[in-house]
Amino acid sequence: MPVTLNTSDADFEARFADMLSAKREDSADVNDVVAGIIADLRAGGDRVLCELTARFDRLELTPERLRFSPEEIAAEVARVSPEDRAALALAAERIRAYHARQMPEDASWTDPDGATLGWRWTPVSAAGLYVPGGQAAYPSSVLMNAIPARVAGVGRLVVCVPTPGGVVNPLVLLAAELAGVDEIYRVGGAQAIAAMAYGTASIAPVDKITGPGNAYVAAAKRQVFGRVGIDMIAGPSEVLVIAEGAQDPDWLALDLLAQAEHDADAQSILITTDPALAHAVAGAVDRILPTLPRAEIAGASWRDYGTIIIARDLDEAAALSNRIAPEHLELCVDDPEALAAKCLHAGAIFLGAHTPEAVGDYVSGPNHVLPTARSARFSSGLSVLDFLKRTTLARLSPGALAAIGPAAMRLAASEGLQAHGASVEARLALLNERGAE
Ligand code: HSO
Ligand code: ZN
Repeated sequence: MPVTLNTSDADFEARFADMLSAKREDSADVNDVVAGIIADLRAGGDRVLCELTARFDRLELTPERLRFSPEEIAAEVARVSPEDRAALALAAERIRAYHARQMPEDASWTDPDGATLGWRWTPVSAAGLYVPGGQAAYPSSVLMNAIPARVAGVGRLVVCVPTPGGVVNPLVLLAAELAGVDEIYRVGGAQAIAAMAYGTASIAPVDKITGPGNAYVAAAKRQVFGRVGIDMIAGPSEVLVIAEGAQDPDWLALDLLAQAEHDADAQSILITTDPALAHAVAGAVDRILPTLPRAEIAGASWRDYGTIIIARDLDEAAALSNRIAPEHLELCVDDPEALAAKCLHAGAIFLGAHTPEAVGDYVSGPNHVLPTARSARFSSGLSVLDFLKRTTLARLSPGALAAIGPAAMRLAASEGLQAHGASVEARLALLNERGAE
């Protein structure tokens, strides 16, 4: 049974606070092991990559076989059904169209002092995308990571995916192809992250690494950060559904279960103003849950972290949502726009009863790599901006230097930085001489 809370109960605050602070993931401390793998990889390059792939993935490789050949990719991709291909192509197109609109503009203007100022966006030169093996190898996540990089104009796009026993998901390769990935390597784990960060004879280093992974991959990403950029470190997925009166309890139950089936550590929360609806949804979850192939995972998530909250009104629901700062927020209410305006901290908002979160996982267009564990308070989902850098630009006319240079000299003197001040003064001196001529 999930926890049911009522905001009118005297102990609500305490229990809500407990829920907010509950840690859903016991991140194993694998830092030492990962540091060892990274050091070995840096010393031994491809040889170490092949040794670790033999040990962890039971796959004997030579350096020449680390990379999928075009023929191998074509053979795997040919196994995808036309229906699956069409669905993935539709997803890719919609994700591309959405992200194309995120491209920011360069800017340039001349201010009243005569300084021409601005900024310019340029893509990172090379990006690496990690794709986990096994159950979590989601082709949709390949699209969500690779397409924004391509839209940003990243020059070289690399994928690393473990292939235990040599087996790869053909849809992962097709997604990489549709997204325009340049190189795919059959390596995984911390060693793949290290290879992309430091490079080996076969894998040229990249500048930014994104993509989900297990505790070893997450630790490796943290350890190579600084050498390369990384995206966020994602925690277990979560959804908050806010619903009022006339909603179909089965729809809401399925939305809660869609999140729960990801991971036993996932969290599904329902906030409703209607106790009868709360009761009906709880019943629908209990009825539907045993019919799911992933009933064990979804059941554990719902039992341990599932929560139903009865709120007085939608304003109160919005206030609670802002404290939860959910990764996914579904608004199944009559006026979802009005409610969305009050929900200020959420990774992605799904408005109205006909926008189940699952469409956002695949085909609506926005990214499904989103801030978890309340980090939507201060961060955003993956976007084109994650693959761009902003360079600032300034060009001063002689008049502009004359106007604002003296203040720089003054500040340089106050910081005790003589050469700073002198570099301005030398120019101003020349300008004064010329002015006097
Ligand atoms: N809901 C997950 C993404 C996903 N769902 C991939 C299905 N496949 C995290 O946003
Ligand atoms: Zn999902």
